[in-house]
Amino acid sequence: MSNKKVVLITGIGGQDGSLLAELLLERGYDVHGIIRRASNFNTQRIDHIFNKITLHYGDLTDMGNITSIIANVKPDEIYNLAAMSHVRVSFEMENYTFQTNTMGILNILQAVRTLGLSEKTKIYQASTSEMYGNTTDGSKMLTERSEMNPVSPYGISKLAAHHICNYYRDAYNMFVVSSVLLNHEGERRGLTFVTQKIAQYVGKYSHGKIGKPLQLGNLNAKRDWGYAKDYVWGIYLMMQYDKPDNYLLATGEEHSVREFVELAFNEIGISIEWRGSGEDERGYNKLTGDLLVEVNPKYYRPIDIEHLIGDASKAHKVLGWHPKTSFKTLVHLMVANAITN
Ligand code: NAP
Ligand code: F7E
Repeated sequence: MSNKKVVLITGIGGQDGSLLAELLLERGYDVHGIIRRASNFNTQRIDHIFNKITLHYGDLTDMGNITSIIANVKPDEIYNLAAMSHVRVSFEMENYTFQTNTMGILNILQAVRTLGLSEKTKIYQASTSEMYGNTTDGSKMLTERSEMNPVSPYGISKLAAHHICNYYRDAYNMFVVSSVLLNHEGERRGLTFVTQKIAQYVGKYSHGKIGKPLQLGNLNAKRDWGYAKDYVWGIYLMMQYDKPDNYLLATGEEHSVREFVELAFNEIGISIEWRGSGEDERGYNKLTGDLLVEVNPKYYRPIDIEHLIGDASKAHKVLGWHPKTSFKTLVHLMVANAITN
């Protein structure tokens, strides 16, 4: 019998899941993952490791399916990275968001417990800074203990999941880690998140593919943007620590969407000049006067969070985790990737 550790990753086809699969393969794990059946291929992010991992068709909302996968795989570690992860879309798909993000982790926890795997299987849950809501004006850093008042279906569904994880750890003495992740991005970020949307636009623009100006929503929103690879390393460290606990991962810096746009265009030698305000704000090429960015209210949310910035002191101290990638490098990596791919 192999003495490799066995891991099951939900959301293995997503940004973080694909990065974690690579990391765990490098560390000698037998890697299993859950993907959804789709009418077309949805494994682009894991095609390069396809022959080294075992994939199972599944959906977090299907309790029978999740239970039977866990019963067959009997994992030493489960990383629950699957989610309906788009905040704006969660306002349009409320029930589905709760089914996946809240009931999904409950299905996993119940399955592990009823299958008698509570002592064997460690469980990781990806929680989020969206759980805080508008509790800070940016002058205060968020920590694991900050007040949480989520303002989106996504944030509320994740906060309920976070409480469920705390309850399973306390009531059943299970190894359950639920960590608050601030925004983390990278080359594999989904195309509809703002950083990738900007990077892809700049990449196309650099090749002369000049269509209509980049359409964005709230330019003032500030986020604590880190690099996904750094965060996946932090997630791994939490699961190797001798006792389960919750940790927040963040860079400790916040930047606005507007700043991201400026830095991204700087990567191709363009300086942006902003004119107007609110819905009428526009970004122009400072040198040529060409219109490059427009505000489109279609991308506004019923409620947005204006500031998110976190203090990862606990993760620094206990896990020795530090983000290695600066904001400027993150923008550089994403734009460079968009230009070449
Ligand atoms: P992502 O790229 O959107 O990946 C999510 C994955 O979940 C996709 O592979 C998706 O499959 C899968 N999925 C969605 N619904 C599912 C369901 N009902 N059953 C099974 N699989 C399902 O997300 P990510 O950025 O890697 O984030 C990973 C986790 O961290 C998520 O839980 C997210 O909420 C959380 N998080 C992310 C951030 C961030 O900034 N990235 C910050 C805080 C927390 P398809 O490909 O088929 O859609
Ligand atoms: O928006 C503003 C938008 O969709 C960031 C997920 O990974 O991180 C992510 O959620 C900000 C918001 O990420 C556009 O209003 C402006 O203020 O890139 P985003 P998010 O909502 O912060 C958290 C931590 C997660 O947990 C989530 O899973 O940018 N914004 N204009 C825009 N956002 C989008 N998507 N598109 C725009 O055109």
